[in-house]
Amino acid sequence: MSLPEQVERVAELLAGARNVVLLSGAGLSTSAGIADFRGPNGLYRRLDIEDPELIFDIRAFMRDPARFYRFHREFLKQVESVEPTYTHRFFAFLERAGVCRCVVTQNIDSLHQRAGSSNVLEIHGGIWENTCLSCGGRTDLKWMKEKLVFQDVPRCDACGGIVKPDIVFFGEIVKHFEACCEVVEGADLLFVVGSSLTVPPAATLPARARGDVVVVNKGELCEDFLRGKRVSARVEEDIDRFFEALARRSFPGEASLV
Ligand code: CNA
Repeated sequence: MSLPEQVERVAELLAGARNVVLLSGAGLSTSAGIADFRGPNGLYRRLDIEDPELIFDIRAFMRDPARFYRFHREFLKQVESVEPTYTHRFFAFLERAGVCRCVVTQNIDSLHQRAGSSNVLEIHGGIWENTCLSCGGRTDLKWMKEKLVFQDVPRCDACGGIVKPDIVFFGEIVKHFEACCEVVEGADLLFVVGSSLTVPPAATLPARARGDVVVVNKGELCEDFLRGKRVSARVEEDIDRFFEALARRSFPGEASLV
């Protein structure tokens, strides 16, 4: 199918939808300048970065937290320096229009919230808060940034324990899973955007959808969790290019304001 045909197909689904949900992955933020894991310029293909599997592995973190913090210090600077993409803004617009009920994101870059989405479930947690692994003391993002200026590994002010941001690492339990299942099951249209669908249990969510499922992703996509699932449209296009075209088709007066 050509791009205009795909846009037409998805526009028809969107026109009939009252309860849209987005499941987003790292591919949605690549055009903002934040590398994904498995895309062509993803962290897994870069040689200048220490093994990304280990950076976000909880056992590796416990052995050597400095490895994670070398990455995290740069990640926080990068997140501050980039802007939400057209597609982040499009889904915030759909929320304001009363069409998008919820964004379930695997991302930890906070770009959905900065674009204006308020109903966001961060299934892999976020950078907003931190927990001391010894005493459970809680701190915020500002505290983390200040500590990272002087410390290789931020230590708890109260007990000196190692502090970890509330990002879900490989080997940890995801957040809000029941709520994520509920919104996905209740959606009449689920967009799955910029995810290779390789990381369960987030990757198992599309199979729970009872309504239409539209997958927008270019590049690596694991079909295992979609097996036996009817996908209403599968768009292998650049994400912003597709959603700009969809916005022009579905909301001609608003597309440039998104
Ligand atoms: P992933 O496995 O890296 O997959 C991303 C997918 O998006 C790949 O198939 C890419 O080919 C595709 N893609 C990238 N850019 C585009 C584009 N412009 N147009 C179309 N397709 C594109 O990422 P997932 O989210 O599936 O993996 C889950 C991990 C990655 C989660 O735990 C995230 O926390 C983690 N992650 C998040 C960020 C972030 O917050 N921005 C960055 C890197 C990794």
